Amino acid sequence: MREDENKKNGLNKIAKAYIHKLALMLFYAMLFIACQKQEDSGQNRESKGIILGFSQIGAESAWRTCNTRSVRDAAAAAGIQLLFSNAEQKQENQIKAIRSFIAYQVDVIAFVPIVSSGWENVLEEAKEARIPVLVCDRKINIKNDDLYVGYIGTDSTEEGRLAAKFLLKKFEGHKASERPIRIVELSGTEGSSAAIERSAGFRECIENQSGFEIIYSASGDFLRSKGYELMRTLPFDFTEMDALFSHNDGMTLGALDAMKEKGVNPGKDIIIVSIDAEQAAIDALKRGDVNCVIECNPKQGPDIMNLARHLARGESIPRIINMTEQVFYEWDDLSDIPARGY
Ligand code: GYE
Repeated sequence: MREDENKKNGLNKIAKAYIHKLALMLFYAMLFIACQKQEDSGQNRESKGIILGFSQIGAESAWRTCNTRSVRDAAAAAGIQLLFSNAEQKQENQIKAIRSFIAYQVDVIAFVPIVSSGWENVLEEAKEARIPVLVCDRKINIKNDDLYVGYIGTDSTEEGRLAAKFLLKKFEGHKASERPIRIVELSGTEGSSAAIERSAGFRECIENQSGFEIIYSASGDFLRSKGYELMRTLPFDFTEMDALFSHNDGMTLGALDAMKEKGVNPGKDIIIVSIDAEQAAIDALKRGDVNCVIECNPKQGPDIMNLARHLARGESIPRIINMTEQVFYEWDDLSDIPARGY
């Protein structure tokens, strides 16, 4: 009897200890969630009332669509009121939008300059209105650097260098004595920093290399349709070229369509290097239609909102922030590349 009693009391003690421990864990979990909510609302509270005017170029590529989605989603998550304008590929629409943001007296202006020149006047007006301006994705070329507070985007010059270095490696051992490796370049929007810098970075690495020659270069405006058209109407036969350097995947996909129509085997007959790393280009890389894809990261929304929060509080921000990016080579293990989301 006594033995059973003791056993029962012992079990009761263990049960009580467990229940006590469980209650304590539950309490701390509730406390953490409450703090987390507090912190979130704290973050949102910090952002509450911030109005960000954002002028976007348009929707010319899958990259751009993802860039827009990233900005919109990040503003909503941060509780920042977003005045969003789509310029439909026209600089004058961007200038009008920035003027409307000034009139509305937003806290911060952010914009993706479709081309790098022609911004001085409207940025002077923003400065007079004491509204900080953040340049996103593409760069501007102005004398008076204090007309904007910072830049967040990608290093297009480095992307061009990486494309050239891939071709140098791919054609390693090619005898300069033989005819040169003949390269066609599909460049992006004329006057855009992305196109200017990708071309410059590419030439910096390849022009002084004997055995390589850029035989044709034309702007496809970052559009798939123009990439197709340019490759379909080349002033020479596909057999006259060895490699394609395309400034974005949209134009590359158009070029692939044109090549396949002519019975060309892309990735074999013509070596192809492309920039952006949208899903369709990664799929083409996996199929062997493309040989190298250089990532240009469009998911800049969260960083833009963090910077807007600092600027709205009158705090300084770094002058240049480059997104982290990688390169996908045909010789890599491509099996576990996560879905690109664009
Ligand atoms: O490569 C292209 C988009 O500005 C870096 O613009 C961006 C470029 C990108 O249309 O797909």
